[in-house]
Amino acid sequence: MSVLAERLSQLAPVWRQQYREFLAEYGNAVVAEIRAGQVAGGMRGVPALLCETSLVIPTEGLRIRGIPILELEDRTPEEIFYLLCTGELPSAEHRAALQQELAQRATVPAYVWNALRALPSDSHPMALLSAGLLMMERESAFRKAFEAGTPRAELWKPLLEDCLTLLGRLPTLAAGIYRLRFHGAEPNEPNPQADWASNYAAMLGLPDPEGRFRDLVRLYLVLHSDHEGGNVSALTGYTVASALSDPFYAISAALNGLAGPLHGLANQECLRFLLHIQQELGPAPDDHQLEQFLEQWLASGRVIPGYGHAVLRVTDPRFTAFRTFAQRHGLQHELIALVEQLYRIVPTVLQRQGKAKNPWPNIDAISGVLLYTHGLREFEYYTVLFGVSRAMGICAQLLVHRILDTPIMRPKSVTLEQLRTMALEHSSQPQDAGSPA
Ligand code: HAX
Repeated sequence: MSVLAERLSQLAPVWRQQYREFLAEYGNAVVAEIRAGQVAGGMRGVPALLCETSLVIPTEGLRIRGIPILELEDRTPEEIFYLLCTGELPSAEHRAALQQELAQRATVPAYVWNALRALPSDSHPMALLSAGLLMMERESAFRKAFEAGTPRAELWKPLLEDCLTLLGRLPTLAAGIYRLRFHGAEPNEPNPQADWASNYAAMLGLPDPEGRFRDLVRLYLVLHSDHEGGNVSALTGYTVASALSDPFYAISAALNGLAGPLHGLANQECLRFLLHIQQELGPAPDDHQLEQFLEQWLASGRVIPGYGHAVLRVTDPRFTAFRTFAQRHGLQHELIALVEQLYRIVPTVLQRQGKAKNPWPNIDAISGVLLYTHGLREFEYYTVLFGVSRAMGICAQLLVHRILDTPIMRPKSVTLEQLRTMALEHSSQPQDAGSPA
């Protein structure tokens, strides 16, 4: 039995009991009011989902299982995955065991490579990643367990099994896609002794004489691992899995959402923006030139990539963690200098424009530059790295939902006409003293 299965077997009955007691006591309590604009506008701010793995506090940023992300920046992805799943950091022994379990599962079957090789060479790396995962669905332990009539309360065990297989293989698949797609080279074999991040970095095959790229990949995988349950990819994964579709289906679907330019693809857009600035203004523009450029950019109706956030209202601590990495390693590059210069200037420009609720940088304002300056220059690939990391958080979220045995997702949709009627009915009712006017 895996170390995670062992610990979760102890935790599952406790969590289920708490969940049942909560529903019995508070199941009918009113917890929020919903505005018509929220119904019609992406459910922004509606507390409508359970997510135990992480929380984004607008004035602080990400906490994983209650721990601020900046306190976790030196951890390994294995430790983060254990934490996400159980709420506890693993002992050194359990971390090593989980590392070994993932490494033992790291080989991607030949049929996946054959199929990926057959796809057109201009296929987006995210499409290849999602397709590669989906192909492996035939191996799902979850689906087989369901078909064999496994009781619902036990289904989290084959789900965990699938998550370990999927996560074990993901770095190999992702690195192989990089090599096939951008270098016309064969995928590298995983090293069964190496940890998840080192294996991934090594299989990408970039020169890394000092091991700094490996450290960057480790940090990247830690920082991107989870960001609550309501973002497009996590919500998609949860919705698909709530139909008891197995994790291969759910994570593949989640990755398709991550591939959107307003979500995971933003890091690629951000680097494109920096290179565009250099092309327009030269490698080292002065502050005045840059400010004018940004004003014109905004005036033409475009957004400044890497700035703003739907939930955060401060500098993203994950941006800070990457910035500290660059400073600690004394990284000197004109693109890193440009990131620093933008950090000085963009918030003032956005505040002056007065539209963005959050003028501060998010993680994407710096992540791509660090990859670029370490030799990973194919920025169409960046969201793949994001996806490898985020699969940990989404897998952990699916696991918790399966342990609690939460029901299938089925919110009620309404037509615009119905919404108008509801709005009129509600506004004609007397407001109680606590309701806003
Ligand atoms: N540059 C210019 N205008 C911006 C802006 C930015 N960086 N951020 C927000 N705004 C604008 C919005 O476009 C919106 O304008 P309209 O009223 O004309 O539509 C207005 O300010 C209010 O937006 P908001 O409420 O502050 O922000 P949203 O919750 O609607 O959107 C986004 C959040 C992240 C999508 C937005 O800030 C944005 O487009 N940023 C740039 C792209 C980016 O960095 N995305 C990555 C986000 C991190 C992530 O999820 N990664 O996966």
